[in-house]
Amino acid sequence: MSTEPDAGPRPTARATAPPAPPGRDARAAHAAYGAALTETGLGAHAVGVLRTNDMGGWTKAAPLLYPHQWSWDSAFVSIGWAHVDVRRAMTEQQRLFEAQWRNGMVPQIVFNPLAGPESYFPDPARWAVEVSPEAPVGVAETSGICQPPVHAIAVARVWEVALGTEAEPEIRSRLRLLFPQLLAWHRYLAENRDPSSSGLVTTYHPWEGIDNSPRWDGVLGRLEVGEVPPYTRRDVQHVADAGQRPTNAHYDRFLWLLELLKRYRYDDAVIHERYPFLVKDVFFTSVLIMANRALLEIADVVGATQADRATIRAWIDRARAGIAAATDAASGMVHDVDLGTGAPIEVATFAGMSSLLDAGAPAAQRDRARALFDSADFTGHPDLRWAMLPSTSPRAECFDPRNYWRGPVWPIVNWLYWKGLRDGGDTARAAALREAALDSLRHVGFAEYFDPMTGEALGSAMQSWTAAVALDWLAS
Ligand code: 9WN
Repeated sequence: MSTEPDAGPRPTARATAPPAPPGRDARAAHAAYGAALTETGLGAHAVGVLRTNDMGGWTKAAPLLYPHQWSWDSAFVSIGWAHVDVRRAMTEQQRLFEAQWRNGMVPQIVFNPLAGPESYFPDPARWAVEVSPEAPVGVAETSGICQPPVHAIAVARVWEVALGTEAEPEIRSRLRLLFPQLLAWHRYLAENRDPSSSGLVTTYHPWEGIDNSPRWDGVLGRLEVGEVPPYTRRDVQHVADAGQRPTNAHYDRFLWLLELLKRYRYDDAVIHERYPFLVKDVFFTSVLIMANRALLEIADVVGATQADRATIRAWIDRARAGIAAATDAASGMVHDVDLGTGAPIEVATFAGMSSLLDAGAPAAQRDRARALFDSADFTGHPDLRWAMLPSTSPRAECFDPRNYWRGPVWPIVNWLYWKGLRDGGDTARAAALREAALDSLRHVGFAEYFDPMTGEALGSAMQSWTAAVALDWLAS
C-alpha cells in the first residue's frame, strides 16, 4: 500500500512472542499468556504481541477477532511502537491516513485486503462506501464511520520519543506530511460532525468507539428496526462466551443503522437531517480537545501557520464551552445529549468524567470530575480488584462486570484518563493509576478488557492496544 519510508527493520526475534493466537478456547489462552508474562516480563511480552499482530506497516487490532486496522486502535498502537521503533510508529499512522476520506474523515476500519470476507462482519461489501463521493478511491477499502481522534495524541508521543535521537529529522519531515491530514481530520469533526457549532461532536453509531455502552440504550431502544439483509456474526466465533459481547438485538440495531447510513450515502448533512442515532458525545469531544492540544504541539514542530494555530485554538475553546454546558450542575457529571429528544443521557459511565481528559478545563470542573473519579461510584468502589476506571459504574443498575462496555475495565480508557490527570498536574493520582494499571496487566495479560471485580481476562487475548499502553506506561 504505502510508498512512504519503510517500517524500519522487520522484527526478527520471536523469543518473547506469546503462544499462537487463541481460537474459541480464549480462557485457556488468556491463562497461558498470563503465565508467559510472569516468565518473560511485561514489556518483552507486550512487544511480542505487537510483533505477532504486525502486518508490516500496520497492525491488526487483535489476531482473530479484529484482523483489520482499526482507527483508534492504530493510534494507541503507534504509541506502543514508539518505544520499539519510532519509524514504524509513524508508518502506522501514515498507512491509516492513506485511507482518509476526501471530507477528512478517518475511517473506523481500513480493511485488510488479505483477510477474506468471512474474517470479520460487517465486511466492505456490507458498508459499500463507494456510494459516497467522499470515500477514498484506489486505496484500501474502509467502513463508513469513524472513531475517537487519538491520532494527534499518538503522533505527539511519537515525536516526544524521537526527540534527540538519530530519527528526529526523519520524523520531523514525516510529521510535516501528516500535519495537514490531521488538521483535515479535526476539521471534519469540528464542522461536519457539529453543524450547529455546539462544540460537541455528534456520533452516528455505537461502533464509533464504545459499542454497547448503556449510554446508547435509550436511543437504540427507540429505533424502529427496518429490513436488515441476513448476516452472520463472526465476533462470537472468537470469544469464549457470547455474554462478553453485545447481544443479537444490539447487532440488529447496529446493522439497521448501517443500512440507513448507506441509504444516505454517508452524507453528513443528510444524516443530521434524517437519521435516528444522533448523540452529542462528550467523551469523543473531550478526546478531540486532548488531540487538538497535541496538534498545537505538532504545529510548533512543523512550523504551522498562525492561521492554522488560531483555528485549532478556536476548536478547543468551542469544545470546552460545549463540555461546560453539558455538565450537570448538581452531580458534576458530564452528560451526552440525545439529539432525538434534546435530553441529557444520564448514565454513570467513565464518560461522565470527561473533563479530566482536558488538562486546560476550568479548575472547578476538574475538581468535581476528580471527586467523582475517586468516589465509590468509580475507582473508589470497595469491590474493585484494582483502583481503575470501569466502563460503567458498579453502582449503576445496568452494570454488568463481564459484558463489553457495560462494566469491564478497558486499559486504553484508563490510559487516556491517566494522561489527562498527568497533563493536568495531578501527578499523585496519575501515578497511582499507572501503578494499578501495570499491576493489573501483569495479572490479566493483554486482554481486550477485564472484569473489574475479579480481574478475569475477557474478550480477545493479545489485543494490540492493550500491549501498546503497557509499553507506554512502562516507559513513562
Ligand atoms: C467494532 C477494535 C474495536 C475497538 C472498539 C471496540 C470493538 C468492534 C467490534 O473493537 O469494536 O468497531 O466488532 O466490536 O468496541 O472500540 O476499536 O479493537
